[in-house]
Amino acid sequence: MKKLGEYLIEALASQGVRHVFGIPGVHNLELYRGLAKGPIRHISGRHEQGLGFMADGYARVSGRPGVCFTITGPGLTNIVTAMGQAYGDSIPLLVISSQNRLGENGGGGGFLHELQNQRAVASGVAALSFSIESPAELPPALEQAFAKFASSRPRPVYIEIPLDVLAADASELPLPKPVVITPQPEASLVESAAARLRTAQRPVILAGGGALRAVAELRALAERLDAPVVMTANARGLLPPGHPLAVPMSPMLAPVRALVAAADVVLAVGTEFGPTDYSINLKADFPNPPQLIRIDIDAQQLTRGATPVVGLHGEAKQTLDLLMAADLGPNRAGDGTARAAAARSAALEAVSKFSPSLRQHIDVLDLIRDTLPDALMVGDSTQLVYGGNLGFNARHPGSWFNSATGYGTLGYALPASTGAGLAAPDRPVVCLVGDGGLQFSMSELAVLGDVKAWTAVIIWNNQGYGEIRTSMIAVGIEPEGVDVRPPDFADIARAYGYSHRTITSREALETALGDFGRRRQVVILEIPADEFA
Ligand SMILES: Cc1ncc(C[n+]2csc(CCOP(=O)(O)OP(=O)(O)O)c2C)c(N)n1
Ligand SMILES: [Mg+2]
Repeated sequence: MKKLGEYLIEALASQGVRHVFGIPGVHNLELYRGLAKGPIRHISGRHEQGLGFMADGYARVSGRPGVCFTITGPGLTNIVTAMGQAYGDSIPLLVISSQNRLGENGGGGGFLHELQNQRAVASGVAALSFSIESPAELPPALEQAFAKFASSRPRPVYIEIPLDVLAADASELPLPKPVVITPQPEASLVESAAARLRTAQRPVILAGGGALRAVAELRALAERLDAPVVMTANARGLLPPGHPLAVPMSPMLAPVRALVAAADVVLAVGTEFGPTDYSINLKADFPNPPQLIRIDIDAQQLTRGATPVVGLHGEAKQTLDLLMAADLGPNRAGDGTARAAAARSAALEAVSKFSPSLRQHIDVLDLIRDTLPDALMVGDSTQLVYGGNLGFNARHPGSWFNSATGYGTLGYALPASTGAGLAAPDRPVVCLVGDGGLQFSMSELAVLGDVKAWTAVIIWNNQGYGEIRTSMIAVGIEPEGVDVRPPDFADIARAYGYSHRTITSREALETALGDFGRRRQVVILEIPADEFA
């Protein structure tokens, strides 16, 4: 007899799943029965939140869903934060949790790991959630999950399976066959958008994370229209450093807003106009651009944040192709390059004025990128990363991501780095994390060794919650609760068997990263913020 747990492994493998991030327990043993002999590699975390972040980093880099296994109750509640981050950033996660036996969950019977309403806890951070009550319900749930990942805004999907159902007979169950139907924008709307772009004299493109899988199409359209491309933090690298139309600067910055305000037509691709990209630090709301055309795979998102004159409900790649095939008028040889260059330099100037240290951080990030051109740079919510979100450009799309926008969870970077490295084993990973944020998930350092990662963990050590300290001082609050003492990171590195270097200059950083690039190992590079110059 094949049990449902074994079926699930086969079903996941049939959908191309090759890595699962999990922590086993007596409650999900049946998920592991079929695992060892199949093609799926299991990575054990040290805490379920770490599993979720690993799966998130893995999904961003591989373009495939990150799959997690947790136990009932605490396993699920521990991963909910990571699901929240993935929900906020539109990352496909499939979280599969066990549940108490049918009739033994949520009744207050005091069963091991019992939660009042486990599905309700997960569903707040999931696009879809399923409670499986008999084996026959699992294939359609998996079909919906994988169809959703491939056809709509990707976000976490949650499936819980009670212990007795996991052990039930699944010998006759068919493998899931998801039917993927992507939304197609109406031809008349595509024509209406093209007509506006055809006559545009000063077009600008705003690109968000939703455009990451449409690199060639976006570049082609930008060049065809001679349109500067403003990239949000998640879109950096869509146009690489040196591309004359690239504006890898935050739309919060006044010169970037001025570029957009001076445009006659703005095309926004896969961006939600969320405040953490468009307005939070520099406060005032982003002005609603005149003649806005939006492309989004999420129909609801099309009218949230900024209202378009034309909304194209579709996947970025296909929709940009449709626009390219439409009549866009004669080739431009306008002033797009000059407009982009002016916005870039004025925006960098604005960053320097706003904060010289943020400007310095962009230089440090440039140095990292230029020393390790293929690196995946995965960040936490720390000062070094904030500067990057304002004005750093990645060499490749998807090579710069962090938890400083959206849900904004500390502790993300380290486990997400591990997942990123598993998805791209031939690329070095640079984890950018503060001394405070690292301590949220420091136990996951162990996993870097387990998977023989090629990761440099760069710790920006300012002895506490630096940004919060600064924020308290700025509003006249005597700093409290922010001078949290970090451990001796050299000792921590030694405990896990990794080398550690203290870095106090750009030259030392370059040398250390050069060594790291040659030796495929884990290194901990600690930058004492007040000594670094
Ligand atoms: C889970 C979580 N708790 C609290 C916060 C609030 N918070 C944002 S940044 C920050 C400081 C983090 O310190 P560190 O990682 O050392 O970065 P620094 O600001 O010092 O560069 C805090 C506490 C958060 N974003 N996430
Ligand atoms: Mg700090």
